[in-house]
Amino acid sequence: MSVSITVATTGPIASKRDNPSLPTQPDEIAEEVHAAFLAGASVAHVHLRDAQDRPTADLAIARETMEKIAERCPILIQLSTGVGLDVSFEERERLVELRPQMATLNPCSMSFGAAEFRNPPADVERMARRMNELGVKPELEIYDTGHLEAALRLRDAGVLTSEPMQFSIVLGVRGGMAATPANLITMVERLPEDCVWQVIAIGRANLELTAMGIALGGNARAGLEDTLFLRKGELSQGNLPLVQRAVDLARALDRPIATHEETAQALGLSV
Ligand code: KMH
Ligand code: ZN
Repeated sequence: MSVSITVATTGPIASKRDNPSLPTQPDEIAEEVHAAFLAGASVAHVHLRDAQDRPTADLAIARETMEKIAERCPILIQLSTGVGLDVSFEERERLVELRPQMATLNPCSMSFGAAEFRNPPADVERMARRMNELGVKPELEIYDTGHLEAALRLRDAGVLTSEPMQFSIVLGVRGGMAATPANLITMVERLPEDCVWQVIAIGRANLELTAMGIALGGNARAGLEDTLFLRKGELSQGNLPLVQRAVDLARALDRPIATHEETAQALGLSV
């Protein structure tokens, strides 16, 4: 079965001081996404930054970024509604009004490093219902076993109706599960039948756990949102080397790379 690769170019935390090649402005993000698409990525996970490079849910910036990506390539766009830890839920949820093909849905609140990632149950439910109305497919970001249970409760209550369900197992955020093989296996064993899933491995274990996710039959995510480094002490020069590494891992494990049409079909989306 083929592997769908998501490029996560920017994220909410890092700055150009951490890695000067981090794309933050719409043109920079669109260029990096295009290069990733040519290398095999079929989904772009998109965070937005303002002119000062701060995380933002500004609709004009989101629209411009989506347009610039679409001008360059037909990659599937997944807007982050996580946005950034200092941005209100009300601002974050407005992004789905732009009707990207997909958007993230973080089902639970949690500690996130030294800060807090606020996803109150009533707000999450409201955003999930609105995503259904607009036909925006949720990508459920699961940082702990209880987050999976919360997502399944929303499905059982008829709030999450999009099939197949799409999960990201996030490992390595301080406040969520540690990035260990045992935690990944526990989560994979608990996933519902017939879902689509990938690993998001934050930080040092990015390579090992991305490889493990592919070996276990999952999809893969790559990019500077998840790690700024190719290996200890070596900053990645942009997103492309990380995407290329995920492509190489999949090929080494005899799993072909999904085109954007194949990824859309697997997710029940039209292209
Ligand atoms: N960097 C992720 C672990 C989202 O995009 O919805 C958190 C995040 C969530 O950025
Ligand atoms: Zn994100």
